[in-house]
Amino acid sequence: MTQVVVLGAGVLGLTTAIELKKWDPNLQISIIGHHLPGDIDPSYTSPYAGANWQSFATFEDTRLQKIDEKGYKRFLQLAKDDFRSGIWSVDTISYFTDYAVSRAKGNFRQFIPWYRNVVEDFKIIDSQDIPFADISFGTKFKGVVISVPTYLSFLVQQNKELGNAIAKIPLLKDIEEARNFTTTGKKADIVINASGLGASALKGVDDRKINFSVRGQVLLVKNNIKSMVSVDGFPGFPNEMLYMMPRKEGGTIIGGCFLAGDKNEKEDKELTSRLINRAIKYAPEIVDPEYKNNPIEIEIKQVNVGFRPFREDGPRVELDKHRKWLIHEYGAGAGGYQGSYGLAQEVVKIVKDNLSKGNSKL
Ligand SMILES: Cc1cc2nc3c(=O)[nH]c(=O)nc-3n(C[C@H](O)[C@H](O)[C@H](O)COP(=O)(O)OP(=O)(O)OC[C@H]3O[C@@H](n4cnc5c(N)ncnc54)[C@H](O)[C@@H]3O)c2cc1C
Ligand SMILES: *[C@@H]1O[C@H](CO)[C@@H](O)[C@H](O)[C@H]1NC(C)=O
Ligand SMILES: *[C@@H]1O[C@H](CO)[C@@H](O)[C@H](O)[C@H]1NC(C)=O
Ligand SMILES: *[C@@H]1O[C@H](CO)[C@@H](O)[C@H](O)[C@H]1NC(C)=O
Ligand SMILES: CC(=O)N[C@H]1CO[C@H](CO)[C@@H](O)[C@@H]1O
Repeated sequence: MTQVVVLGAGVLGLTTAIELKKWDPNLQISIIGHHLPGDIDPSYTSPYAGANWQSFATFEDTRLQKIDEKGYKRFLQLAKDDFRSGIWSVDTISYFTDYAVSRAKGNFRQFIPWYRNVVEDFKIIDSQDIPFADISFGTKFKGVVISVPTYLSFLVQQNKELGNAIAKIPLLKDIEEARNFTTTGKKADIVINASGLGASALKGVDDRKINFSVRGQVLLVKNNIKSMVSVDGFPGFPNEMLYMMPRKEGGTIIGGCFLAGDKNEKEDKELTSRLINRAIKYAPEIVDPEYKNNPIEIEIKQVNVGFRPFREDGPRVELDKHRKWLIHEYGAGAGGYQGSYGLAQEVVKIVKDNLSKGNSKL
């Protein structure tokens, strides 16, 4: 039987193990990670995400568009069909301030995303329906919010139901070591390198593209809001935007910032207070006791500082040039959840194509 080891128990590794096993139930799969769902560590990005679907693909990047489109359909379906997933469907509203519009020289078209014809119920909001004086453009569509802790446990659960093994392991120094972590003790035929930020520290890396981490800071608050809202364009804060995501079980995620190369693991308290002021301004129901019994002030339950595993040119999914048994899957950046399903399908395709090139054993 073909032995597969997936290095990494983040959203990419967990999703890929599920998709591989569904594709071929004869694969013997073990997922290994220095951190597993439930653990919290700055080097393990997945638990820190918001998370929602709002593709970052550009108009030119048709590869990422296809990847993200698969995720949209998958997550909408999970929201409808599987309450265990921690996903629900909520309107996603994007606002652009006068400042953002002036920076774009009045060209609203650049705020209309590539996915307008892919998502359900996309519309440009009529300007008389925008309730904020400093917002001059807005869009809306049917989106999804993923409650990350619930979703990660759901992925673990699905892996167990399918018969995939999951193990916590010491930090590996060399990707070769991963081959030893099969359930049978035989060397793995296939290793998937889904190690997120960990990738850059691993020996055997053969990637000239620049990888870098982008710091994010999100608040989990007790208060509730009606829909997802994001606001772009705060003068003086080019690396910040506001995004708010109401979670299915109650509470709201408030973010955020995009600080490339910033390694600070501590909370930036001034950013926290800017986020709170912006949240109250653009979702006033957040402190209205008439709305879902909200507290009259924002009650912070948790401040999370996380690091998005970026890679120049976007996510890498490919067969290693020198080691036939190795497939890379990393560099998901700010879109690891929305891209997870499509990226996992790319891995399945690589295994399939490799098989059709004449490996009888697989
Ligand atoms: C604040 C914030 C908000 C975000 N919001 C969103 C959002 O709304 N939507 C969205 O789609 N994405 C969002 N993201 C991005 C998303 O979280 C990441 O893209 C995703 O989590 C990356 O997952 P991963 O599986 O590649 O890596 P990780 O989750 O980091 O997993 C890496 C795994 O590899 C293991 N590992 C690494 N190196 C080694 C080693 N040497 N030995 C052993 N084990 C190792 C780790 O222990 C871990 O198990 C957000 C991120 C942040 C920080
Ligand atoms: C894998 O296990 C074998 C046998 O136990 C050992 O000889 C070898 O050094 C291990 N390889 C790595 C890379 O850890
Ligand atoms: C595995 O992926 C990481 C990124 O997650 C990368 O830095 C590393 O170079 C890869 N390992 C190998 C052996 O290529
Ligand atoms: C690809 O096929 C070769 C044999 O042709 C096999 O040894 C290898 O394990 C396969 N690799 C992957 C990643 O499927
Ligand atoms: C795989 C890869 O390119 N890794 C690099 C990521 O970036 C760090 C430093 O920025 C390099 O040390 C790694 O070699």
